Amino acid sequence: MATRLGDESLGNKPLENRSSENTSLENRSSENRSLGNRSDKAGIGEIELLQSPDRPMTADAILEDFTHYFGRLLGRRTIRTRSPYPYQAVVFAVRDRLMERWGKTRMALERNNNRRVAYLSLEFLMGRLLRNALLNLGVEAETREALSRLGLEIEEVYERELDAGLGNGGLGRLAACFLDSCATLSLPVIGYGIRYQYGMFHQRIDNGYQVEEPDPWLREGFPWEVKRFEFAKRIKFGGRTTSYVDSRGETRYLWVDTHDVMAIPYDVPIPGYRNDVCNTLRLWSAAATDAFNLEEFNAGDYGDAVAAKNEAENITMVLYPNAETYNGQELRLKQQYFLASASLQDTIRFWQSLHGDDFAGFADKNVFQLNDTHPAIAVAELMRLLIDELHMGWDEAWDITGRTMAYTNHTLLPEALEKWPVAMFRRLLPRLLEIIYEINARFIAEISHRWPGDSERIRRMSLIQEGDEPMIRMAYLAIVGSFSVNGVAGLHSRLLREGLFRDFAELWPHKFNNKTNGVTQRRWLAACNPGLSDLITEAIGDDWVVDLSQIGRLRDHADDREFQRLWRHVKLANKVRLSRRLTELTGIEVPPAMMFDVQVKRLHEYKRQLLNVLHAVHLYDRIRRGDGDELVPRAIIIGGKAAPGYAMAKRTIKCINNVARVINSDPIMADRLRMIFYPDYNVSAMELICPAADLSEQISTAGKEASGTGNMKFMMNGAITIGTLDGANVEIREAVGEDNFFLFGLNVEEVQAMRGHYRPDDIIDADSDFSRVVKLLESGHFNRFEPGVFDDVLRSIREPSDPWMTAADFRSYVDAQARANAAFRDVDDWTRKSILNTAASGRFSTDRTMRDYNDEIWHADPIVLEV
Ligand code: 26V
Repeated sequence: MATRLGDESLGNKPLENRSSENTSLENRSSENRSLGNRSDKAGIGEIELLQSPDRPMTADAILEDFTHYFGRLLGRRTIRTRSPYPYQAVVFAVRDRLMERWGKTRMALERNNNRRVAYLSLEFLMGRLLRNALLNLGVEAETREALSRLGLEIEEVYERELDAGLGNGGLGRLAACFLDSCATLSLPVIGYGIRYQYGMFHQRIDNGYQVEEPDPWLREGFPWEVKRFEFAKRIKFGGRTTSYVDSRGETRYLWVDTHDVMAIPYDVPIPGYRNDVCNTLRLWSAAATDAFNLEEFNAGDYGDAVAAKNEAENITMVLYPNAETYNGQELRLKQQYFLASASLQDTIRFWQSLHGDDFAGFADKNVFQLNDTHPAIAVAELMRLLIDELHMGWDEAWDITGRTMAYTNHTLLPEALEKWPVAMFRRLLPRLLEIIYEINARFIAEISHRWPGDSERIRRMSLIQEGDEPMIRMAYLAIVGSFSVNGVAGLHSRLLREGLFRDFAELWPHKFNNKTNGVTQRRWLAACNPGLSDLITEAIGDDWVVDLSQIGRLRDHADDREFQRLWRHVKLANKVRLSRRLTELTGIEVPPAMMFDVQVKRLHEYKRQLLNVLHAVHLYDRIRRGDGDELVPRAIIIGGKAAPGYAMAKRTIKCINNVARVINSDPIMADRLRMIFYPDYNVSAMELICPAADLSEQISTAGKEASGTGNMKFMMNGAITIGTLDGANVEIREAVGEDNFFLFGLNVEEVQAMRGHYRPDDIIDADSDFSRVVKLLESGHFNRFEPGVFDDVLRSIREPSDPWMTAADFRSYVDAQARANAAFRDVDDWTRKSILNTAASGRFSTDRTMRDYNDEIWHADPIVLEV
C-alpha cells in the first residue's frame, strides 16, 4: 500500500538507511579496536568507523584538547582574552566529550525502538550553553583548572559566548528548560526548531526610548552546531493541486508547480545531568534548491537566480519579535510550515529507516508536542504526507494524526490567537487548505451529530471563521487534530476549559489537562547561583540538583540563625555583583544593602509595568513630602523588551526611564530610592539578576498571565513574591504559604465582575495617594522637555474600558508593598521567608513538569544506554 516517502516525490536522494542515521560508535570496552570495520548488518559499501577511546574528563586532557583546537583548528598562537578563540577552543574540547555521548544516545534510541517525542517549537531561547554543558558533564572544576593554567578565568570565557536568543520570552525559554530536563530524565525527546540568522533584537536605550538593533548571533560561528546536510528536506510552497485516479480506482492528489525550498538541519547537543545521555535540538535553516538556481542560471538570468536564493533563505532570516500579538505576516506562516514539514518528514524518514513502509506501529512510537499553535499546521501536513506521499487512506491517516499530536496553549489573550487568512493559505499552501477544509467538513458533521440543528455552535466551533475575510483558526485545528490539550498552570487550564475552549471541552473533556510549568534548577540555581547552591548542598546534600523535591528539607534550617546569616551573606554577594553590573550599564550606583525590587519580563500592558511605575512615583512622592521614614531603602529594577510595533509598551519604557532619571538625580533620593531600567534584558541577564533579587514583581491582571516562569526562578533563588492570583502565582502561594507571599489585587472573578462598571476616575479621586501620583505624572514633572509624551500611557489608566484595570489594583498593591517594606525591616524574618521560598520551590522544576507530560501524555520509556 504505502510507498517510501522521498525519492521522486521529494526529489531527494534515496532514504538514508539504518546505519547512516547510526554514526556507529563503539564503546570503551569494545574488544575490536581496528579503525575501519565492515559491519555485518550494514549493507555493501558501508564501513563502520570505530572510535578511539573516550576522551578523559581530566584537566590535563581538556588542556591538551584546548591547545590542539586553539592552534590547529583555529590557527592561533596568542591568547587574547577578549577574542572569541579561547571560548571556541573550549567548546570544541567539550564537544568532543559530548559527541561520544551523543552517538551512544542515538544508538540506544534505534536499538530500544522507544516511543519518541518531537517537541515542535518556533522558539528555543537557549541563552549560553557552555557553563550548562560543563555542569551537566561534571567537568566544570577540571575545565576551570585547565584554563587557569593558561592564565584564563573561566568566567571571562563564559562571558564571551553570545546568547542564542532564538525566542521571545516565556514560551521559548520554557522549551529550553524542557530540553534540559528531558535529557536529564533520559527521555527520548528531540527538539525541532528554526535556526534564525538573527535572533531576538538587541535593545539600546536612547534618551529613554527603546532602539532595536539586529542580533547577528552567528557572525563568529556557533561552535556547538553540527550541520547534517544528508538529512536535508525539500519543502513546497505555492503552485496548485491536481488529482488523478490511480490504477486501483483511488483518487490521488498532487501538489505541483511549487517553489521549493530546502531545509538543512543543524544539530545542537543537549546533555543530561551526569547521566551520559545527550539529546538533540535540530534547527532547520532554509536554502535554495540547486535545481532552482541552475534553471535560471542556465537561462542567463543570474540576477533572478540570486533573488530566488535570497527569497528562500529569507524564510529563516529572522525571529518575529512580537510575543503575544499575532499579525498575519506571510513570511511567518512560511516559517511555521517550513518547520512543521521538515520536522515531520524527518520523523517519517527515521521511521522508515527502521521499519520500511510499515506504518502500523507509527502512532504508538511517535508523539508531536505542539508548542502553542505556531507549529499547528503540522496537523494538516502530517495528513498530507500520509495521504499524498505515502498513499494512505483518510481514516487511517486521521487515526495516526489524532493519536500523535498534542497541543499546549500558552496564552488566553485573544490578540495572540493565530488566525490565517484562507486566501493566504490558498496562495501559499493550496494542498493544505484542501485538507483543512476536509478536516473541517468531517468535524462539523460530528458536531451536527452530537447537537442536531445547533448551527450557532457550528459557527462558533468551525475551523473557518466566516466573514469578509475568512480565516483559519489555528487553535481549533490543533484541538481537533490532537489527543491532548493542555494549559500551563492550574488556573490557566481551568480558564481554557471554562472560557476560551469551552465548546471543545464539552465535546471532548478527556482531551483537556493541565501541566504546570517549571524551570530547570540546573541553570536557574546550580549554575547561576553557585554561592547559594553550595550553601544548600552543605545543608541538605546535592540530591536537589536532580530531585528538587529534596529542597523542602531546607525548611529545617529556616530558623537557624547561623544558616540565616550565611544565607544573607550569599544574597548580599550576589547583590554586589549585580550592583556593579548596573553601574557599568547605566552609570547609576545602587547600594547593595537596598531592597532589590525586580520586575523583568517582556513589556506588555497586561503585565502592568505601569503599576510598578505608579508605586515608584508614590514612594518618590512620600519621600519628598517627608513621609518616608518607615521606608526601607529600595532599588526598583525593571527590564524587558517591547515588541517593535507595540507603541504603548515602548512608551511605557520611556516612562520608566524618565521617572528613573528624575528619581536618580534627586539628592534627597540618594541612599533611599533608586530606579533602574536594565537594558537589553535576556537569558544571561536573568542569570545575574535572579540570584540578587529580594522582591519578585508578578503583578499581571488576574486571568492574563498563563503561568509565568520568571516567578519560579526568583522563588528558587530566595526572592519573595509580590503578586496577584494569576498564572502559577496561585500555586507558588499555596506551596510557600500565605505568610511568605505578598498577595494583592482582584481575582479573576472580581475582574470579570467589575467589567462594565469600572470607573478609574472615581478610584483615583477617592484615594489621596493615587491622586497625588497621577497629578505628578500628568503635570509633566517627569517629561519637562517632552510635553505630552506620556499622554497615551496616562490616559489608558483613566479609561473605563482599560482591559488591564491598573487603577483597580493600585491601593491594594501599595498596601502589599507596605507589608513587604515592613517585612524587610525585620532582617531575620525576611531571611526566614527567603529560605522558605527556596524550600517551597520543589514543585517548580521542569523535571516535575516533564514527568507529568511523560506520565500523562507521552508515555515514553527512558533511554537505556548500553553499559
Ligand atoms: C505569539 C506570537 C505571535 C506572532 C509573532 C511571534 C509570536 C511569538 C509568541 C507568541 C505567543 C507567546 C505566548 C507566550 O509566550 N506565552 C507565555 O508562555 C509562558 C510559558 O508557558 C508562560 O509562562 C507565560 O505566562 C505566557 O505569557
